[in-house]
Amino acid sequence: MEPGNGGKKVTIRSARGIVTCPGRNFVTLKIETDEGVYGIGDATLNGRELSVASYLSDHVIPNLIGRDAQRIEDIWQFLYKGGYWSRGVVAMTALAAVDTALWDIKAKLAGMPLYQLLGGRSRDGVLVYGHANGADIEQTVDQVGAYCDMGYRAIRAQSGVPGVKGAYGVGRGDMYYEPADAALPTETLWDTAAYLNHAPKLFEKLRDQYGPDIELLHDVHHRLTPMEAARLGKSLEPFRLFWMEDATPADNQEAFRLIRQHTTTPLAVGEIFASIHDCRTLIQEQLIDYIRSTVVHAGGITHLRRIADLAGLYQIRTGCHGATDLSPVCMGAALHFDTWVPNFGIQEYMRHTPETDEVFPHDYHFADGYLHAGEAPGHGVDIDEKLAAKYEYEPRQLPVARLRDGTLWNW
Ligand code: EZ4
Ligand code: CO
Repeated sequence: MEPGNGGKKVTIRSARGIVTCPGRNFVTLKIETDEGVYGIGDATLNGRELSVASYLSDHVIPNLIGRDAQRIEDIWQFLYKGGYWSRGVVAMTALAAVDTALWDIKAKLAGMPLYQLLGGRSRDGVLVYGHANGADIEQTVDQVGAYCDMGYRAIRAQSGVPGVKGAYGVGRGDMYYEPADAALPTETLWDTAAYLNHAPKLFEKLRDQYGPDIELLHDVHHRLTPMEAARLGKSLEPFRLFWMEDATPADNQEAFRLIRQHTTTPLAVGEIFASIHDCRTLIQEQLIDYIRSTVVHAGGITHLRRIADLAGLYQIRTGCHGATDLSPVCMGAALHFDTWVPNFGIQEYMRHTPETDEVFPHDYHFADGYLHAGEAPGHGVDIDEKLAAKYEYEPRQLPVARLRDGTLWNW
């Protein structure tokens, strides 16, 4: 159809969730209109995929049929306020999928890549960071070198800790590290003292080997208390990290006051946040430097934009979550967001497997350390439903962590 339709209603004719497992599980919402234009949104919640699929098919999709697909804001408000029990991550992931699919449709109707609708290009490319993992420091140092060779300018480094089996972020020797590995959670060990002794050694070695320019990031994955996190931040200061991520759980946002008082290492948090209320104090008190929320778990483009605008008031920049459990659909939408958002910081980019890329044809591409959103109308990512149908859902959950005495810890 021709771009622009004079405000004529574009009716949602059908919608369905598509569950597929091309190497790992993904849930995708497809919304079709009576104009023949369709949109897709990522609805994947790692380890809890079917709850979002059911939330969509049982409770959301019946509310969409017959509505005007162009009324993104009204549909968002309807599902959020109308849902009443709306702020949980399952509800917000479902809402994000609807929102992403509707932005895809609107951009296709307009004949524009999504970033143009959001306000146009703010930068030439989206700086990304890759994941270098190793069983020990030597392996991680080698992996960082491999990412430098691929052209990355920013690299997250994680290393196994001596005597700590299954410490977070240890790879399995390939590019496609995925923690959700079993139908029931794998039990891993955690030892804070051993980790706190080990982590600064990794970054000392990395700076020795690769010099001051490469951007280095590190994910603590919620393992420390606020005071332990303060100590780690301080001990990493000589190695100028781009950020220290998820240093302590942010269930209590005020906990970050203590970390902030003690260290100049930049702080990032928010990959598990579902709404602006999860980060309001963190942002308004300038307790963090980067907000990690992304499209799929924080209510879609519509809500993420509100979070980013609030963050921008406090010079806090975005650093969208981009692990492999976020599908290429989320990545495509996030890249359009990143291309526009004025207070952009960095985008996480773990490569998907070739099987996943085949199920989700997309037009974004990597060059010289940057990802580039494509120019196709919409967010530029599609789903090959025939191929998707070949990969049946496989139950998989994320690991858990226990201290040496058996106490259950944060994973
Ligand atoms: O553990 O996406 O920064 N990235 C991460 C990820 C998360 C997974 C959880 O589903 O912390 O590896
Ligand atoms: Co993380």
